[in-house]
Amino acid sequence: MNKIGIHFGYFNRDWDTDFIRQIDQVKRIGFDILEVAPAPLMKLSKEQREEIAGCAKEQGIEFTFSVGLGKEYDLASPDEQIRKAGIQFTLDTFEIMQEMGSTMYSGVDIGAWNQTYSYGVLDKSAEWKRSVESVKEIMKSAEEKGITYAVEVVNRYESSLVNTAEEAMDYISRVGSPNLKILLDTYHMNIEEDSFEQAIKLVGDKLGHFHVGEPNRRPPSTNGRMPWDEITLALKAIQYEGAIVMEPFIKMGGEVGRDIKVWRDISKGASQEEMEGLAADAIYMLHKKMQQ
Ligand SMILES: [Mn+2]
Repeated sequence: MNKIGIHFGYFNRDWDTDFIRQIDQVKRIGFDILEVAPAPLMKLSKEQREEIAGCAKEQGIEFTFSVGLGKEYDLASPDEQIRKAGIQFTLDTFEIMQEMGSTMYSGVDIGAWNQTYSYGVLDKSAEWKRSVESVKEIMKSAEEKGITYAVEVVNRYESSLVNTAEEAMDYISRVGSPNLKILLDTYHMNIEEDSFEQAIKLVGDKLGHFHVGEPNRRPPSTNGRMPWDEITLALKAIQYEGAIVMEPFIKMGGEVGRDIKVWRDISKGASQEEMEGLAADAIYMLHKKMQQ
């Protein structure tokens, strides 16, 4: 059965959080995975990270990592120093992942998040070339450490590099590493793909990680607007055994609301308890559809 996870930002106003409390919370709701970002963990000491990892192990919670590279770490930047800083940031993240027993690195990780160099330009081959070279260098370390590096296919407003499954297949073939996989996300697919089914089937065994959410980033729901039957049938058709991680963001305010661009209370005033209930319902729905 696919493991189900949730991005830690769902429950938080800001990116810094009490990870130990969060592990207890997601365990109680019924998750297998807590998806975390490297930046808040980098601020902690090695001892603190080890304590978090120990607590997760005790509870049977796994970590997957998701990043949105800052502009200062843009692996596709024309500035060599910035590319080098991005490579170093990624390698530092791998170290933290090892401390925490995680092997899944994903997100907007081949260039800066919310950077669109090619906007208005017809040729993005130069950005691709720089990004591919940076990722090739990183993959040596990923392979040594047994880390899977999943490239997230995101919508046009968040990156200009890879917006469709087809582009992602081309991109990973240019890097050519067995540890380089693809992350598809229903929220982005809803904007850019012609077909959920065809995109998932095109990626096939290169699918390393999968994000789910409704078009407005509410938790997956039978009352939502995503074709969950089509999506889960396609995942089963390709025999996807990886994680399914939801990334709902429904509260305004704080760093999370600002960075994710939540400009209204999408939760309709949901309490923390009701937020947990929505997440639990989403787990139930995904389990049920994946087992049908
Ligand atoms: Mn995503």
